[in-house]
Amino acid sequence: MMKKRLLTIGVCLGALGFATAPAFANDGYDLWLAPASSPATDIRVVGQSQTLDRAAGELRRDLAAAPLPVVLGKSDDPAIAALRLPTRALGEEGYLVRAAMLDGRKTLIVTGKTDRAVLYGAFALIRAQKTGADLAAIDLQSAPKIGLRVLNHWDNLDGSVERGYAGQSLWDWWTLPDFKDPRYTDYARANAALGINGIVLNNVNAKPESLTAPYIAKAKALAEVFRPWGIKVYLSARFSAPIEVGHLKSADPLDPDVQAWWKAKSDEIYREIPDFGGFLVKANSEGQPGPRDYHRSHAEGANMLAAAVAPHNGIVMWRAFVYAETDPEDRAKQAYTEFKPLDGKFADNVLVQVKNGAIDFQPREPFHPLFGAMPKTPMMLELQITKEYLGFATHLAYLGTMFEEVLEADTRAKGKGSTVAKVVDGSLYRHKLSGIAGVANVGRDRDWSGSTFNQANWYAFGRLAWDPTLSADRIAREWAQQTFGNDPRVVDTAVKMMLASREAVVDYTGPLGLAHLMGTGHHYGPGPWISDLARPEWNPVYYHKADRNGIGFDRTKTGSNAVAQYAPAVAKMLADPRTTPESELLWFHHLPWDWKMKSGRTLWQEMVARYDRGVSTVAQMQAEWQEVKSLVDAERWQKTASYLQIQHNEAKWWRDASLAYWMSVNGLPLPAGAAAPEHDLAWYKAQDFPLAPGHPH
Ligand code: BDP
Repeated sequence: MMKKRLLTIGVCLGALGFATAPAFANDGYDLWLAPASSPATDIRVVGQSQTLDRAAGELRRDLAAAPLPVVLGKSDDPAIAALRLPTRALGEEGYLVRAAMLDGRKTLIVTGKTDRAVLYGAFALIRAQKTGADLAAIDLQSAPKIGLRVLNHWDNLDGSVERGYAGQSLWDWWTLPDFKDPRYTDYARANAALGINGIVLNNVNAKPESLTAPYIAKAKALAEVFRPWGIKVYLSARFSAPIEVGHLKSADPLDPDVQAWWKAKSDEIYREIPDFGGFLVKANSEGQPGPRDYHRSHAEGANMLAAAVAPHNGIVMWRAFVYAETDPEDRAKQAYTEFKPLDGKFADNVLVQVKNGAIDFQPREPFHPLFGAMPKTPMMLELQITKEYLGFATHLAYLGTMFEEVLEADTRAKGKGSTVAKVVDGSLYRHKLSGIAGVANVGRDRDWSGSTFNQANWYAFGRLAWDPTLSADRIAREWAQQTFGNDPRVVDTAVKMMLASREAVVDYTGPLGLAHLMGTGHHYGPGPWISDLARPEWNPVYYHKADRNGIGFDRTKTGSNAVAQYAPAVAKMLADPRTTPESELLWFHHLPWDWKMKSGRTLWQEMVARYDRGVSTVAQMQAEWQEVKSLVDAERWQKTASYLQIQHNEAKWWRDASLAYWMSVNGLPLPAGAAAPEHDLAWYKAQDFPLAPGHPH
């Protein structure tokens, strides 16, 4: 439960007529599930299940006194079926919430085909009320467009979280399965409220121990907590586990002993966790083992695991995030080159999981060319909610706009309107399986995600997973209403800040399509000068290719020709710098510093203007947040204000360090009016952060 402290001083001042801060400190624990101060009481369940009980419990806690009694139940319950509500199109998970006459009384009915659907309906009703809907006139109907809505935890068995900036892992592996921390339940509630229905418990850089009996027992304990909330657990599987855990000589997917080992292992897991979801696999990427070690394809590797879980209706999520340290090809091309020829070769219960862009979760990347390019393969979209490259937990960067950008991107694979969203929801190529994954930003921090505004990214992922056509703007608004209450001054300000925030990060870290300019290993802060790492594609200089004459990665015919991996209409647009969106210009083109931009400025002048815009947007956010000081509880207001100050300092650092470096390369002066960097380049290069968080050891 949320820790509430009465600030008596505020009350006293209030009595004297001074403007006061709201009377309660709020530590953010409740997320979007703040309990109602006088909750509704007339809530009745028809039918019986743990999930229906949970749904009723949520309404009794979070729904404020309602004008009508509420009845919850499955659509085939005789009491509800008699009402003949239009529930047929709702599928397994869709809900309907509307008023009907039941036993002679006007009653709000919350229903759906399964008890999970009813649970989602209950949360939808609460959300509607908190965002200002009139319950007497309510009529909600919604079914998820994407089947598998999954969070990927990059949590390690020792309690650390790879790229985690919100404290230690939520899972206390050491005390599981005996102790089931109540936080596990609160975590499940928060996810169920969004419709998230799967959790991968462990890091994609997986330890083989997660597949041993003691750890299966721990996963089982979590599965038992999550089950009533409609959430299945999945595990990341280490491909070489048959060797490390099974003591076999090989992990070759075509070796019958290896296949038998995975079958027996899957049977063992399903004996303990009958609704186990399946495996997530990172293979032959960044040092992880995989089928290529045995000269087998990714499809052969995935299909072996798929065969092991198929008898139990399990699935395999096989990641396409592969790039070989030995391959001299443009890193942005490698996943497509490897996977495209495998289209049609994967088993029915395999999804290929593809990051939004072809490199690695940068603040902006063009959509991954694999989307739309593998019509016979269900393609899962992987988004990163934790902000590895967008300022960790401290920077305010609302990712709803970034997620929306990739979902709306038009692959043109089957003509206009072939959006990434339609590839991912399975509608473009009519796949039964569909899925979306988000790398979680959750840890043991009291506010779960390291800051109040980071919670919005978890929220936005969940809402877009349910319906990828929702707008980032609408999601920001409804999140702010549930998080801060309905005062339009606070909501409008929060939304305004959120909508500007991601572009600001792009501006101050790498505008106009620049990417991968960060410090080594921990990925904290600027390092565009880094050029001495063993492999070319580890170095920022590989990505920007700046020299005296120009900057940018030529991915056209005269360069790596990565543009040819896109559908012809997109490839044609990207082949010419004049038709390439300026936001992606230097991703695809190497251009002279005096290239004329649409604004009339030279490329160099435009870059400087963007860096400056990024820093000033953060200053603007600080000013806006200041305006609502008296309207937001002191605890969340102050933490946000302090973090904005950190962000401002770091935005300025990114700008200054980057400009100092670019000037050392291009020899150009700063445009008139632009401030000189605070320090010289040597100073920026000398900064060292061996203890930055989230760094895998
Ligand atoms: C990169 C992270 C690394 C992950 C990798 C992945 O830096 O820690 O293991 O992605 O997605 O962004 O596998």
